Amino acid sequence: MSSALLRHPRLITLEGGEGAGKTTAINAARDYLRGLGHEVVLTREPGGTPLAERIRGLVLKPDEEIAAEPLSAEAELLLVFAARAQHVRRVIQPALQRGAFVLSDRFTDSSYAYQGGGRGLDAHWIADLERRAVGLLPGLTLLLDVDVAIGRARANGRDLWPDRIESEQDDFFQRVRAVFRERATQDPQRFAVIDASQAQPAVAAAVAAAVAQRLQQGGLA
Ligand code: Z5A
Repeated sequence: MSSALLRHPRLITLEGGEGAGKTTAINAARDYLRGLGHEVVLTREPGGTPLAERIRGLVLKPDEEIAAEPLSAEAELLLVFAARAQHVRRVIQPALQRGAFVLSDRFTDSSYAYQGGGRGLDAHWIADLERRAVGLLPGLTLLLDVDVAIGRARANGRDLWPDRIESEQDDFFQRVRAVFRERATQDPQRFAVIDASQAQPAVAAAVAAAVAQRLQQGGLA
């Protein structure tokens, strides 16, 4: 793949911290687009293909055999990009080529936020991987922005065992949030920031409205 970044109007990504409510949001965007008669492919990162889902397991829920071996930040970054390279080629590009909308629960912005902001890795390295291994920019990124404490309280309320990244401290998630917000400020054409502290129906309505507005502007054609 060349090292250029191509913005694809039908690739829509959802981003945000833990407990931001991406599930509600992705369903709202899916229902809105399907209601207009579009084919919509729902997918997620890390993951989206059998191999990429296996990588997700290594990064988030390592089994007993490897859990004792600390995963370096660099290896974590390369693993999420290995999963993404596979996901783009096996799922995202074929769907876009046949004219479908692709809704991805997380994409490259998460690497800037978690591995860049959270782990402190160099954003230039991430940008280089993005150009060489991904080559695609979303036409619309819905950033579900919520106070870290609120998001974490929601996530903890689910009664699930926290994964490797969820076990990080609040300052890690504050850095993650800061990078997401900074990226949204730098690229207002691509990002729509949704106030995710609202109740779920209000978040769903704001998501559908953001997608509708982008469609009306011709930004997703
Ligand atoms: N990661 C990475 O490090 N680098 C990368 O490049 C990529 C990912 C792509 C997995 O992502 C992890 O991978 C993630 C970043 C890392 N780690 N963390 N943290 P994930 O998206 O699968 O995991 P997550 O962010 O932890 O998901 P989450 O906590 O499930 O967040 P969510 O999907 O936004 O939340 P939700 O499931 O929709 O809602 C969570 C709970 O809150 C649930 O009980 C809801 O009923 C409740 N909720 C949701 N919205 C509301 C509102 N508005 N009011 C009240 N309650 C609500």
